[in-house]
Amino acid sequence: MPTDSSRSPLAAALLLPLVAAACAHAPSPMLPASEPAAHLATLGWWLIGVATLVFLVVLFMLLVPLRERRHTIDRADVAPPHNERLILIAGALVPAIILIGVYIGTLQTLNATATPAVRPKYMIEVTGHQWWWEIHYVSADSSGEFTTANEIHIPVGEPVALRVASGDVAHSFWVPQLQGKIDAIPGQTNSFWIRADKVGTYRGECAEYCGTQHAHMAMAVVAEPMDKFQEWMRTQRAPAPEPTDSLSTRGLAVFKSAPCVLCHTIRGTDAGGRMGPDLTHIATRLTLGAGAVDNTPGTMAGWIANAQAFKPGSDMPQIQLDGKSMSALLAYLETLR
Ligand code: HEC
Ligand SMILES: [Cu+2]
Repeated sequence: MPTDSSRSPLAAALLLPLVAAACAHAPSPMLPASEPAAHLATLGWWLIGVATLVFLVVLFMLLVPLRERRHTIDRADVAPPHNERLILIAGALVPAIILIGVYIGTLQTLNATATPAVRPKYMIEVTGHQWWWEIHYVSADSSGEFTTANEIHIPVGEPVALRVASGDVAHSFWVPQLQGKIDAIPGQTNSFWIRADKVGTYRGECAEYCGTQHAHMAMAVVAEPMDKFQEWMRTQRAPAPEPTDSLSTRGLAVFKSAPCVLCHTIRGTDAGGRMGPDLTHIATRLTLGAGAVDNTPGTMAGWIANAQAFKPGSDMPQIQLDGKSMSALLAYLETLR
């Protein structure tokens, strides 16, 4: 039988992969890709370290008396041993020092992540909806503004200001590798900012339970070099391209005569619905249904025919179209680049 001293390294060895598995994959906050996220990760590791140390010390203090030969146990007249100084130090002083240290570390981290070092040049309004994100790029002149959904592009290395709000219930905006969380609260706008120091695509999540499809309320933050970012902005700002061939022209007609227009906007056409995501450049988006599926012609067809199969309970209804109308509609949506 293994002795106690050989068992504890074994337990530690068994636990370590579990801890590591929780942190090893994006979008873990323990894989920071920005300075504020690095501050938060450092604080996280400190908290885990301190908590582990406290746990081990307490465990040790529990085990020591168990291993002692308690020959005094049958002598009922002997009071349990107690040591007032030990109780004072281990029970009050040490916890107070640890908690004050954690408090100071947390305040420092909050301070370091609260505001960017330089004034952001770009501002994005992010509005949480059940269960997708409306993304609106603000600009000094209204011709520079545009709306998209579930995908944020930012220039790498630049802070970007966010104004986070909700269209219905409480949500929370969280891109773990870039920043902490900020709540999206009905009737209130919260100011926030993000930055990415490495080019890449970072997954964001709604971090406040908001109903049936809370788990499928993701977004992508694409950090790219300034020139690519500006090119993306130019594309997104432009109205939808006019259909050029007969199939996609028919597709636009299908879109306009189907219920789609009640809920979706395609800028440049008279479709101006606001209940669902702006579809002006839907073909450029990485996913459909706020990260529910990758955006491919196949998933697009499936989504329109039966969004409820991908995202049960979502506000995108099932729409009946005959095969010809569907292929025309798909051809048109494919041109929305
Ligand atoms: C009753 C309102 C409504 C109607 C009608 C409607 N949609 Fe939607 N649609 C939505 C909502 C809401 C979402 C977001 C669903 C989610 O992600 O939870 C959505 C999502 C989508 C998406 C994915 C967008 C993205 O960025 O993820 C596409 C594409 C789409 N709809 C196309 C259509 C087409 C084409 C039609 C007509 C055939 C249509 N919709 C009809 C409400 C509607
Ligand atoms: Cu949510």
